[in-house]
Amino acid sequence: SQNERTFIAVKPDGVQRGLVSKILGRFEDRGFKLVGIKLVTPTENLLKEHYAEHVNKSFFPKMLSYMMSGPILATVWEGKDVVRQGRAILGATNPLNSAPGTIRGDFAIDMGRNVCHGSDSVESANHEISLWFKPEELNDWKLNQQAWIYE
Ligand code: YYY
Ligand code: MG
Repeated sequence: SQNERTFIAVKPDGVQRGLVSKILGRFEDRGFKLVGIKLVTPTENLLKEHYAEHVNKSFFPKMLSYMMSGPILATVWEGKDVVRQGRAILGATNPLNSAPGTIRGDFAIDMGRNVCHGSDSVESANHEISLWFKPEELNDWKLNQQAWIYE
Protein backbone atom coordinates (compact mmCIF):
# COMPACT_ATOMS: atom_id res chain seq x y z
CA SER A 1 0.00 0.00 0.00
CA GLN A 2 1.10 3.56 -0.69
CA ASN A 3 0.32 4.35 2.96
CA GLU A 4 3.05 2.16 4.47
CA ARG A 5 5.27 4.12 6.85
CA THR A 6 8.79 3.68 8.20
CA PHE A 7 10.97 5.33 10.81
CA ILE A 8 14.31 6.56 9.48
CA ALA A 9 16.80 8.34 11.74
CA VAL A 10 20.07 10.13 11.09
CA LYS A 11 22.24 9.15 14.08
CA PRO A 12 24.44 11.68 15.94
CA ASP A 13 27.46 11.02 13.69
CA GLY A 14 25.36 11.66 10.59
CA VAL A 15 24.10 14.96 12.01
CA GLN A 16 27.61 15.99 13.14
CA ARG A 17 29.08 15.13 9.75
CA GLY A 18 26.52 17.21 7.88
CA LEU A 19 24.93 14.26 6.09
CA VAL A 20 21.30 15.19 6.86
CA SER A 21 20.44 16.65 3.45
CA LYS A 22 22.16 13.84 1.55
CA ILE A 23 20.31 11.16 3.53
CA LEU A 24 16.91 12.87 3.30
CA GLY A 25 17.58 13.60 -0.37
CA ARG A 26 17.80 9.92 -1.22
CA PHE A 27 14.31 9.32 0.18
CA GLU A 28 12.90 12.44 -1.47
CA ASP A 29 14.54 11.62 -4.80
CA ARG A 30 13.09 8.12 -4.76
CA GLY A 31 9.58 9.55 -4.45
CA PHE A 32 8.80 8.79 -0.82
CA LYS A 33 6.73 11.30 1.14
CA LEU A 34 8.03 12.93 4.31
CA VAL A 35 5.32 12.89 6.98
CA GLY A 36 7.30 13.62 10.17
CA ILE A 37 10.63 15.24 11.01
CA LYS A 38 12.35 16.59 14.13
CA LEU A 39 15.70 16.79 15.94
CA VAL A 40 15.74 14.81 19.20
CA THR A 41 18.43 14.17 21.79
CA PRO A 42 17.06 10.88 23.08
CA THR A 43 16.88 9.78 26.70
CA GLU A 44 18.24 6.46 27.88
CA ASN A 45 14.67 5.23 28.42
CA LEU A 46 13.63 6.03 24.86
CA LEU A 47 16.67 4.19 23.49
CA LYS A 48 16.04 1.18 25.72
CA GLU A 49 12.55 0.92 24.26
CA HIS A 50 13.72 1.62 20.73
CA TYR A 51 16.49 -1.00 20.97
CA ALA A 52 14.63 -3.39 23.32
CA GLU A 53 15.89 -6.40 21.34
CA HIS A 54 19.51 -5.34 22.01
CA VAL A 55 19.51 -4.16 25.67
CA ASN A 56 21.25 -7.29 26.95
CA LYS A 57 23.88 -7.47 24.23
CA SER A 58 27.54 -6.70 24.95
CA PHE A 59 27.65 -3.77 22.50
CA PHE A 60 24.63 -2.05 24.08
CA PRO A 61 26.36 0.29 26.63
CA LYS A 62 28.74 1.62 23.94
CA MET A 63 25.86 2.01 21.49
CA LEU A 64 23.81 3.85 24.12
CA SER A 65 26.49 6.48 24.72
CA TYR A 66 26.97 6.91 20.95
CA MET A 67 23.22 7.36 20.42
CA MET A 68 23.01 9.88 23.29
CA SER A 69 26.07 11.86 22.17
CA GLY A 70 24.08 14.48 20.25
CA PRO A 71 20.89 15.19 18.39
CA ILE A 72 19.32 12.60 16.12
CA LEU A 73 17.17 13.56 13.15
CA ALA A 74 14.00 11.50 13.48
CA THR A 75 11.90 11.13 10.34
CA VAL A 76 8.88 9.21 9.09
CA TRP A 77 8.47 8.38 5.39
CA GLU A 78 5.44 7.05 3.57
CA GLY A 79 5.09 5.09 0.33
CA LYS A 80 4.82 1.70 -1.31
CA ASP A 81 7.08 -0.93 0.34
CA VAL A 82 8.90 1.90 2.15
CA VAL A 83 10.08 -0.28 5.08
CA ARG A 84 11.96 -2.73 2.87
CA GLN A 85 13.06 -0.07 0.40
CA GLY A 86 14.31 2.08 3.29
CA ARG A 87 16.52 -0.73 4.57
CA ALA A 88 17.90 -1.15 1.04
CA ILE A 89 18.64 2.58 0.77
CA LEU A 90 20.53 2.46 4.12
CA GLY A 91 22.54 -0.67 3.32
CA ALA A 92 23.79 -3.53 5.52
CA THR A 93 24.20 -2.92 9.28
CA ASN A 94 27.97 -3.35 9.06
CA PRO A 95 29.19 -0.70 6.59
CA LEU A 96 32.05 -2.99 5.56
CA ASN A 97 29.33 -5.17 4.02
CA SER A 98 27.16 -2.33 2.66
CA ALA A 99 27.08 -2.00 -1.11
CA PRO A 100 28.39 1.21 -2.68
CA GLY A 101 25.40 3.37 -3.54
CA THR A 102 23.79 2.74 -0.17
CA ILE A 103 24.05 5.40 2.55
CA ARG A 104 26.22 3.24 4.82
CA GLY A 105 28.22 1.95 1.86
CA ASP A 106 28.95 5.51 0.77
CA PHE A 107 29.38 7.31 4.11
CA ALA A 108 30.44 4.84 6.84
CA ILE A 109 33.13 2.33 7.80
CA ASP A 110 32.54 1.10 11.38
CA MET A 111 29.34 -0.59 12.61
CA GLY A 112 29.29 1.63 15.70
CA ARG A 113 29.25 4.73 13.45
CA ASN A 114 26.83 3.62 10.77
CA VAL A 115 25.10 7.04 10.51
CA CYS A 116 21.49 5.95 10.13
CA HIS A 117 18.66 3.76 11.39
CA GLY A 118 15.70 2.23 9.56
CA SER A 119 12.85 0.07 10.83
CA ASP A 120 13.19 -3.61 9.92
CA SER A 121 9.49 -4.55 9.55
CA VAL A 122 6.09 -2.89 9.26
CA GLU A 123 5.36 -3.91 12.88
CA SER A 124 8.58 -2.41 14.26
CA ALA A 125 8.04 0.68 12.09
CA ASN A 126 4.65 1.30 13.68
CA HIS A 127 6.12 0.72 17.14
CA GLU A 128 9.12 3.03 16.54
CA ILE A 129 6.95 5.78 15.01
CA SER A 130 4.76 5.74 18.12
CA LEU A 131 7.84 5.90 20.38
CA TRP A 132 9.46 8.88 18.66
CA PHE A 133 6.44 10.87 17.46
CA LYS A 134 3.14 12.09 18.85
CA PRO A 135 0.21 11.49 16.48
CA GLU A 136 -0.18 15.23 15.87
CA GLU A 137 3.45 15.45 14.71
CA LEU A 138 2.64 13.26 11.69
CA ASN A 139 1.34 15.16 8.69
CA ASP A 140 -1.20 13.83 6.22
CA TRP A 141 -0.74 15.61 2.94
CA LYS A 142 -1.07 14.90 -0.74
CA LEU A 143 2.13 14.60 -2.71
CA ASN A 144 1.43 16.52 -5.92
CA GLN A 145 3.83 14.33 -7.90
CA GLN A 146 1.96 11.20 -6.86
CA ALA A 147 0.49 10.43 -10.29
CA TRP A 148 3.97 10.81 -11.80
CA ILE A 149 5.51 8.35 -9.32
CA TYR A 150 2.75 5.73 -9.07
CA GLU A 151 0.89 4.31 -12.10
O1 YYY B 1 18.76 -2.59 12.23
P1 YYY B 1 20.22 -2.27 12.10
O2 YYY B 1 20.59 -0.91 12.63
O3 YYY B 1 20.75 -2.46 10.70
O4 YYY B 1 21.03 -3.36 12.97
P2 YYY B 1 20.66 -4.06 14.36
O5 YYY B 1 21.13 -5.48 14.28
O6 YYY B 1 19.23 -3.84 14.74
O7 YYY B 1 21.60 -3.32 15.42
C1 YYY B 1 21.28 -2.00 15.85
C2 YYY B 1 22.54 -1.17 15.87
O8 YYY B 1 23.42 -1.66 16.87
C3 YYY B 1 23.36 -1.18 14.59
O9 YYY B 1 22.92 -0.21 13.67
C4 YYY B 1 24.74 -0.88 15.07
C5 YYY B 1 24.76 -1.43 16.48
N1 YYY B 1 25.49 -2.69 16.57
C6 YYY B 1 26.80 -2.67 17.05
O10 YYY B 1 27.29 -1.58 17.37
N2 YYY B 1 27.49 -3.84 17.16
C7 YYY B 1 26.93 -5.01 16.82
N3 YYY B 1 27.62 -6.15 16.93
C8 YYY B 1 25.60 -5.05 16.33
C9 YYY B 1 24.90 -3.86 16.21
MG1 MG C 1 17.57 -3.05 13.83
